[in-house]
Amino acid sequence: MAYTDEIRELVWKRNPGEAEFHQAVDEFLNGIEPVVQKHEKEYRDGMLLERLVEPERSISFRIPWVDDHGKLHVNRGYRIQFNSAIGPYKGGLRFHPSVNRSILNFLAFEQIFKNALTGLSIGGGKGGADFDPKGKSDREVMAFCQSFMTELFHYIGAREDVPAGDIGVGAREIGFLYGQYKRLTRQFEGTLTGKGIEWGGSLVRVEATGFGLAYITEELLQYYGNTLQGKTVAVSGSGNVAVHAAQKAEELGARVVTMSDSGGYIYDERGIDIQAVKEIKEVRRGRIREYVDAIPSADYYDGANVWETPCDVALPCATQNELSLDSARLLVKNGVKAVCEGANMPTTLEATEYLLSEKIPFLPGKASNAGGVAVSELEMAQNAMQTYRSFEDVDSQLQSIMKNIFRQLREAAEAYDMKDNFVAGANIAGFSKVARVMKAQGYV
Ligand code: NDP
Ligand code: 2IT
Repeated sequence: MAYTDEIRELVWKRNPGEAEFHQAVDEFLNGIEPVVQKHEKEYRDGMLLERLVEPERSISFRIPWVDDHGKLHVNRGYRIQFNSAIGPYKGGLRFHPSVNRSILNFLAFEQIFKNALTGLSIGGGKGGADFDPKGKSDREVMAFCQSFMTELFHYIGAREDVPAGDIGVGAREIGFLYGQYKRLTRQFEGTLTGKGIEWGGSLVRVEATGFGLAYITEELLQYYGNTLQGKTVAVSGSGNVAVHAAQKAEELGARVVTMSDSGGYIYDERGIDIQAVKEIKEVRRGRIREYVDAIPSADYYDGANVWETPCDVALPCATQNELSLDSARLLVKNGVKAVCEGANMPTTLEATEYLLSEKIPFLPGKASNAGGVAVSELEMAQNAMQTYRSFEDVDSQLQSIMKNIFRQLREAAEAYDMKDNFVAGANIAGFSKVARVMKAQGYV
């Protein structure tokens, strides 16, 4: 049996029913197959893949908290510390009712290779809870965050494991989490990133994932002799990643015509008014349908599929598996010229394979959304040195990091005779680095 098939069997057996984790491992193993063939003996002798697919440490804990009516709730929290070969565990926290071990294993696993691609010293981790912040008061969110951190603080630290935001965890939650961390440890240190600018945060971190996605999309289009200028772009989601991807795409001359949330999508032919979306989502914590109250010429499609919108460039920025094979077919039929993932694994495996077979330029999230974690690492570095860098300085480093990621993808794909397959390129480049380091550090 091929070594990669043995690993599939092992992962399936050891993590039964973890569909998202299986999917992430499956795509990864497909991508690295030629590297494994080349180094099979070395990897087998060191049981490299067996070690790679098993988290170094995985913690789950109880989170009791009291709501505004005095009722007690109990949620489950997690932190998956997947791989620390190249640096302290680094990755976001997700608060969403769907959170479970499978979703966090997939996110933490992909984070290993994403973080390797940034060229910075960060390992892979992820965490979160099955808590739904939607509709909760600030006090309830604070109570939850404090209870969550009362367990989590035992396992994290500025040189050990540095969480940040993800779905449902933004500036408000990071503030509450950090306050409790500081109270418990009596340390003011960079153990969380995405902090406020006045208390150790880095400029550009809020924008970084979305901006980075727009920068690398521009890089991809330029490689094919094109640019974002004048392109029609469809964005899904309306959270942190979506808003800033749309903002930078518009700054680069594109017309962004859609944004969405789990309720439906808006279509604005004149180009989405980003300020209006920020007001609804960030200030009022409202729903995307409220956009048509501010911009009556726009349309809202309740419960509809955003990918039915004709576009040149699709930027899925909401959640995993939001872009199905049927949606990919629609995009191709409508003449899409590139698909670049802002979310983690938003495109199903079948849809990804279909887009690649149609020769649609495609960037996988583990490369194209790496700008967020990259600027998180720049925040860690500033905290370690007690310094602050300017917006322009961090933004220009973010641009060079994204350029460098694209170059690694291109070169890795070419080196293994898979020119322009950036999914394989991302897996090969990220994996090759982690594999070299794991070998150097011995059997741990
Ligand atoms: P936010 O919580 O800010 O926004 C999430 C957006 O996605 C919302 O519009 C939300 O709509 C939508 N969404 C979430 N879950 C679902 C669902 N099950 N079905 C439909 N829509 C959904 O999160 P982020 O913008 O931070 O994260 C978006 C994606 O980007 C995630 O995949 C995340 O892992 C990834 N990512 C985030 C980074 C970051 O720095 N924040 C870095 C790299 C990747 P609704 O409000 O209706 O739920
Ligand atoms: O998926 C991701 O890369 C993130 N949610 C950001 C992680 C981080 O540590 O900034």
